[in-house]
Amino acid sequence: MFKKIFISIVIILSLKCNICLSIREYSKEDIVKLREEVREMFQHAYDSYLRYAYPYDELRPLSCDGMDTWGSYSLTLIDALDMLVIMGNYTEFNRVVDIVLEKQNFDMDINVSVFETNIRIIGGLLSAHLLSYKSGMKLEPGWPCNGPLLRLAEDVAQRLIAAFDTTTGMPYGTINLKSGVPPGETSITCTAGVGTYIIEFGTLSRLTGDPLYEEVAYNALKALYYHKSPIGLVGNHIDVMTGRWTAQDAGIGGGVDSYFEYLVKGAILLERPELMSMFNEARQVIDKYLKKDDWYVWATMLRGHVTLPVFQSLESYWPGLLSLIGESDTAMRIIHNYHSVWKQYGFTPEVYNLGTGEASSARESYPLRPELIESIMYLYRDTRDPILLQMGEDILRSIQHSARTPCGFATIKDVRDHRKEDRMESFFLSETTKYLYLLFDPDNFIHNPGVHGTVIDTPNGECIVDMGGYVFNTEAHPIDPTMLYCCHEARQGINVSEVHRIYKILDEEDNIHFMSMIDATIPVKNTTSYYKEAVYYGDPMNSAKIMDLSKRDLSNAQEMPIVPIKTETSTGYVNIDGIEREKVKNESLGDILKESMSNYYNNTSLNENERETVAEAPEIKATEKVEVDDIIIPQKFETEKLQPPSSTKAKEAVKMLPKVIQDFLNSDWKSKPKCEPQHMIERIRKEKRYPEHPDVGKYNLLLTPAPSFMQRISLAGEFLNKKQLEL
Ligand code: DMJ
Repeated sequence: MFKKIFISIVIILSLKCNICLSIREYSKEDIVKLREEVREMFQHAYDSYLRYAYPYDELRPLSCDGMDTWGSYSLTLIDALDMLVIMGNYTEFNRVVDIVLEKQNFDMDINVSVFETNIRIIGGLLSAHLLSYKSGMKLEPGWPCNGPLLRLAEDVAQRLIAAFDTTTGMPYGTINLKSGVPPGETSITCTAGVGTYIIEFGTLSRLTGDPLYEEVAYNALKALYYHKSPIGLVGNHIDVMTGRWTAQDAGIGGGVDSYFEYLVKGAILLERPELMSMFNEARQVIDKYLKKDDWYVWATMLRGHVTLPVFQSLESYWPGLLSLIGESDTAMRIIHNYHSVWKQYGFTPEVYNLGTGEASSARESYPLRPELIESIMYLYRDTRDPILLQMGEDILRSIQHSARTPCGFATIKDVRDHRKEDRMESFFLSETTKYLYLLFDPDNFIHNPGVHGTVIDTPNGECIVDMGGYVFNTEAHPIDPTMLYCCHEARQGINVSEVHRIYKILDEEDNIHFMSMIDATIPVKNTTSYYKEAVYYGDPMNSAKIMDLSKRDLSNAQEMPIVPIKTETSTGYVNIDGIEREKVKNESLGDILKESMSNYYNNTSLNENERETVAEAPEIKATEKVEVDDIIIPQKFETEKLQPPSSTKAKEAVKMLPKVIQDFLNSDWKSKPKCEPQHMIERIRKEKRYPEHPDVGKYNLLLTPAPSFMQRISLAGEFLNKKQLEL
């Protein structure tokens, strides 16, 4: 009897507790308080970095000093720049931008990760460039299509571009900033390392008018799409010279994650519906083979057999991504699962075993990652469900309680006992604190749903910028799509009658979505127009004007002449290498043979039958996995097939090869051409190695000076297609 009563009390209490959880409300003051707490957190970490670590890449929060990690380029400072603007700290932003412009020189003889340098350095510089007008900084004529931060970002991109000079067009993972691909560099790159460039490179191309970057990044994405398995999954690592998958685990987490992210965000930012179609196709097979009860597991890319039933902390970006394509209901279910792991430990471990319900051994750390709070922020924007504020507060509390040190915030070495480790990755400042801050700052300019903007003069005429619809790169650097429009579409000439037609459709059909997104605090004056009012922030630049967008009348607009877009580069390239690419010292015949065979193999296009054979080849089974940071790499294979031949065997083998290959092997290796970006792009265009996706041009893309609408529309899960436009 007593036992029964006790159980009933427990049940009632736990039900009550659940109800409390779901109905907990946050007043405006509560939210402001939380935002200010995050501001202080950022400030503590940022000040500590400057005091103890700069100019090193990262702060060591236990030793109170600094160290170089991903390069030697003051990574944390560049990664943190745009957060200063987001928090309105313009004085500090201007001060440190001057320092970066004066001191930063990327002409360094260091080997760096192409992926990390792109997302953190190029992404950070581009975002700072695009936000710089908000700080009152003196702008160069021609901004945003010109400017010192943009030039610096382009300088770095030019140093990375040689990595894409491979037979498949997929990039090497490492590059020397001074001399290009390091001799002897492995040709194996992880999937995310291949498919995470279209946002930064697309932005560079659209701002500068040089198509090189976007085409190269797009080609790499097409390469991944082309090499997907017959059931449509992609693996974890691929050989960029042969196109063979060397790690065949398919999943949505480490080593793959931002490939999917960039398909969605690239489609939105650059208005390329074929990227969204590629994502939708991938999504279908992900749901079919990897999704188990609102968790995602790892499986073989060839047959979809489950290999690892785990949840990785890195996977937590997925619900946020789903919310961007209008699937917040599914996303909410998934985030509840992920949050339950956070509640279990106070953090999410790098890997969590779904079978045992425990952190996987040797993968139980939490390096201050942002993915969970990132998804929470996106979902809150879409649903306004207060439970998400509470989840955000849980994260804030854990970090403050267990990761804070007198000089920064430390990685949690083990989520089970909250021991600390002496590292604070730069993404803590660029992402984790930013998503927390934006969750608790509903009126931030980043959240503008297209109701106000600023008019600026550009070389291409007047443009409306800062209308929201910001697209974050995978390191949380926001890109203003309107600026891309100003430097790209506006250069082509705006088809005004088309814009007018789109406004009409939006007015008539989409008002409900739109209204639900407007924050109650934003005054809405004219309810019949999408352009409610223009708000002018400060006096950032002389050419900016207040514009009352509601007065925009396009009814009698004439078609403007379309000025053709520039397709050739105007900058003229200098060699990235500067010097002749060094011949690999002591290169064994086996290595030469292996490389030349790869080249031969890849320069010969496979017919369909051959592709089938490749795809049906016996699966390579990893017998031991060594997990390095975010990436899962099979270290040993059961098969001997991938072993290079001994040099004697190789010599004998050479004699048996067709003459064309023997000639190739005997050719003068010193004359191997260095990477000429212009040649590379011409080759990509000429070879047309990968077919275009059938959905290229399927939709009539929005020709509007407010591409933030694009994001709003995609939030509702739809692109405007031709049919709608023909209404
Ligand atoms: C960041 O550098 C980026 O978010 C990347 O896409 C994944 N890893 C870290 C954060 O966890």
